[in-house]
Amino acid sequence: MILFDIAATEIFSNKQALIFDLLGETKVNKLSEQVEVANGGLVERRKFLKSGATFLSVLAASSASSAAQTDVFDDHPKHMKIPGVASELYGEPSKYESHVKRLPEHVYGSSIITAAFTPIDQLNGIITPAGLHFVVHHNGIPDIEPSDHEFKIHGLVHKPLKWSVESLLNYPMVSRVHFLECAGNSGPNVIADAPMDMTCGQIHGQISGSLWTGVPLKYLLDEVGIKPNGKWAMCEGADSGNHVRNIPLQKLYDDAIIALYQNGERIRPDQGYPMRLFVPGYEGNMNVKWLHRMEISDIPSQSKDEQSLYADITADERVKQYSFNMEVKSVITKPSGKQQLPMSGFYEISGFAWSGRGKVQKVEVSADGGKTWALAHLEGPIMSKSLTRFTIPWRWNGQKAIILSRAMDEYGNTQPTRQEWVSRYARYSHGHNNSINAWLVSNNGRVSNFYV
Ligand SMILES: Nc1nc2c(c(=O)[nH]1)N[C@H]1C(S)=C(S)[C@@H](COP(=O)(O)O)O[C@H]1N2
Ligand SMILES: [Mo]
Repeated sequence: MILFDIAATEIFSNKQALIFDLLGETKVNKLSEQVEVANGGLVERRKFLKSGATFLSVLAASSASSAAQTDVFDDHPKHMKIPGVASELYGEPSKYESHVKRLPEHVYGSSIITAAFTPIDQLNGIITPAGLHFVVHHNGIPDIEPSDHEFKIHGLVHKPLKWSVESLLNYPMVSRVHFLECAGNSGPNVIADAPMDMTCGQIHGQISGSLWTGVPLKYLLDEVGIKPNGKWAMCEGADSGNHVRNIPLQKLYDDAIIALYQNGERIRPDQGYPMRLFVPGYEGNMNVKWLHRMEISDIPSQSKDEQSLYADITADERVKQYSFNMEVKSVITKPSGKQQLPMSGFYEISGFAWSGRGKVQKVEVSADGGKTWALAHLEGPIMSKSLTRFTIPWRWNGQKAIILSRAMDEYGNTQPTRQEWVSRYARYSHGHNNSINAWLVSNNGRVSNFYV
């Protein structure tokens, strides 16, 4: 096991940079010439791993020789000498992680809409813990006793029906990993003329990933029997925000579910307890929380929010009636806004990509402001309409660098540049911003939001 870093040995003194393996064996890393460092320091992951080079490690020994001589087996920390405490019956994260919290909204500044974002720069993988799932609710979180809640389908159906929560829990269910993204996610980066100095979560944290489990809607639609002219479903939540969205029936037949569980447990009040509509890949607001009613109709009912909040305005001041799908997008979560790189050397650039239309096909990363691009490694399994983690090793040479990511989905859809995106929409329209995101790494290692 080699535990040291190439660049650090080049730049810093041996004492600071050498890192030791557990046997105390020191090896001076001579591999730098063998690693092909191109594209502003980006290295293909496979070549990087084969080279034996490693990332900067916090284990960097401050006093190299004494560390090498310590017998690691005598070194028992105090918690190995006393019994530990009993487990909680419902566990919490470590108290040392208590700073990892949802981020209060910065964008809306309104008392009506409450939003809190996921600190995506503090997490890893593709699943968001339920307690950190972003939230948007227009009039608070209702307190719903499951025995008080019913779901009904009526309108253009042969047999209107209603279900209790308990009865739905007895239906066959499916489980799928999907992202959920608010249409307003990343809005700050198109609203603000100059990049705001915020963390990745504060700008892009209206996205989360979960394992959603529930009843496919097609079972229930088949039970009520849709009349031939039934084409749309007006879906209403049981909160006092009167949140209503009209959804084409075809989507509800395709892959929509009534979600009852999230990441294995019953969905939480913030996410729609006791049940929510989940329409994979569609904009967040169509995933009606606290779902209690669907009215089947021949035409959409033009609900209040659909006419104002959720309509994108194009550059020529026309209103796009619907933008159901969240388009292909990616964001680098590490390194990202307000983080600090301690020293030059190898880092893993990491982030996630997603597409509301299907699977992520590839992600490319640039470390030179978009002049050259290198293919990132995609961490499998790659699932449809799900977050997909990407990584790529990068040697930061201590100079100013601009890092970007761009994704392509399985249908060949790509992300526009920020300028392209902004030119398509009216100045105040900020929904569905899927443009390429960039971070500036200054020569002091400070990372900040940046427009290319
Ligand atoms: N009933 C109801 N459903 C709702 C909302 C709401 O206010 N009421 N907010 C919507 C919006 S704008 C979004 S982005 C998603 C957010 O889901 P989450 O809070 O589980 O992340 O829920 C949607 N469903
Ligand atoms: Mo939203």
